[in-house]
Amino acid sequence: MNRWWKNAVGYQIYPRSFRDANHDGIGDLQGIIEKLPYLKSLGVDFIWLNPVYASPNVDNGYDISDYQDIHPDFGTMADFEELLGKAHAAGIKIIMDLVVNHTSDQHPWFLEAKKGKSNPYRDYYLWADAMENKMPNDWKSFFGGSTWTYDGSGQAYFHVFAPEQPDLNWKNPKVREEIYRMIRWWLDLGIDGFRLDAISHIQKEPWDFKITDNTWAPFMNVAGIEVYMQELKEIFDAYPIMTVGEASGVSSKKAVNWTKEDGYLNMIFELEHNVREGQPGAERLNLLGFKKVLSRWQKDLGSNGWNALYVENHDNPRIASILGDESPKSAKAIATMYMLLKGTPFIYQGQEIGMTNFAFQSMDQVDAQDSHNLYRILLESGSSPEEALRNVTHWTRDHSRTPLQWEGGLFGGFSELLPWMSVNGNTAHVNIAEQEQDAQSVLSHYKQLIRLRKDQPVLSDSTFELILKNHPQVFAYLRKTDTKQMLVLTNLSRKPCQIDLPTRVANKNWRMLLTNVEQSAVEKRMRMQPYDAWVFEEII
Ligand code: TEU
Ligand code: CA
Repeated sequence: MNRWWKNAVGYQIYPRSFRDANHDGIGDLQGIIEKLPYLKSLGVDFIWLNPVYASPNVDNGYDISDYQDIHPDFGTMADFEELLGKAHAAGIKIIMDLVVNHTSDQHPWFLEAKKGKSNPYRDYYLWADAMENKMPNDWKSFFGGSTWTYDGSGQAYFHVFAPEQPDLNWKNPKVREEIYRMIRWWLDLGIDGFRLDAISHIQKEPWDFKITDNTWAPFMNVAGIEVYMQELKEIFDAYPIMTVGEASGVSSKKAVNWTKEDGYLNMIFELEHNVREGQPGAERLNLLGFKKVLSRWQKDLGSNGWNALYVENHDNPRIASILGDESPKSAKAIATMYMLLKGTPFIYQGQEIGMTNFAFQSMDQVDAQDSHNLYRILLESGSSPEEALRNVTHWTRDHSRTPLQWEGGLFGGFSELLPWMSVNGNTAHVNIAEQEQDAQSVLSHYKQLIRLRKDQPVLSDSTFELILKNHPQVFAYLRKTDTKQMLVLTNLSRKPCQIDLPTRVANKNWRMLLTNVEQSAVEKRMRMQPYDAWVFEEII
């Protein structure tokens, strides 16, 4: 099997905010086509497109009403085929989002299902007897509120996200057949793979399951899911594609089964290093915890599984504002730290220029459903509007959804019309056009890292070894084969520090390959300034 993705670097496009070619304020497929030369110059091998399917947009495309059509905001099926053809001609592959845990409540299947208990589509979704104010159980949805919505029929339907996103009933073989037919349709069209949205939630515990510590345990990688994953795998295996699952709740130990040579998928996104503040597990957000989680995944997947590497996506704030101090130097240090780990790196649009969080002033500027729900819940529980706004916008997904900053001018070169989401004011000095001209820019640093991954096979097939494990500021590791090794040292804090390298590391002869500061040599004891990042290779 051709495992091309092992040496590939991916780029995630949030189409709504990437580039607006027809100037209606919303990014579109022609915008992506227009910018293929940019993606080529960056050096990425594939793009993952967030959903571009027909959708009422309650959850920006993650509520699909027709799996085999393109949302008119983004263009047409002909535009999609043009994009696919042109991307392939440029040597760039295309991965689509596959959202099959749920559909939109406007999907024809659900419109039928709602008609009554005896409708043939009823069983495409999950229903249980309920009353207006008595739900089948007290499970909570990811977006706030109950997982159940009563619909007047003496029953409620189940949804792990918004009420407008009813969960499909995977136990029903007819549902699976329909989904598999749709998957083959896209693969036969020539796309290069899928990112499987929320895939670890497709199996649910029985409705009387009692929740103890983890609110989401009833639909996180529940036993029985293996059957569906195996069926999916058998479809995927017939194509030379790559698959990456968004698989929260799959532990690093279990992830081997998911991502080994003969696993369900080629790789999965783990969500552990990315836990939102205020949610269980968020204590991992300090650097020591972050290191611990990432290196456990490196170790547990070892040489049997495979990691998908990322520090940003469309569901989280900008990493330069979370782990960095918003300086270009910190953006480069973070890039250096994660791009050289073992796995396939993904870059989220704008990350490559060090885009930062948006300074939200009011809830009107916020689009995301889950943020509005949280705001309402906070107000109901007694927070003042100011407090609630601060709390919500501290971690809203919308930080990553502001338009990509192409230029310094009006609307950041994203569009000529007022965009659907405000452009960050710092586009005046954080933008692609300027960074393309500057050899020291964050963008140039990303290009170097991508090139490094191509030039150094040691970065794909070698082991990972964390060093300076208990250092609270420094993320440092070795990548090793029998004949070659590389040393990555990054200070991911706002303070200078000292490091004492193990003698077996300090004793070797090292040559610097890449840095965000000036050259320096490896010594046993070294000073690191805030966000210094150094990559060395051993000279043998
Ligand atoms: O996100 C899913 C998601 O974040 C949950 O599956 C996650 O497991 C949970 O929050 C645990 O912390 C995906 C998309 O990325 C997101 O944009 C969509 O809103 C969501 O699915 C629904 O389709
Ligand atoms: Ca447009």
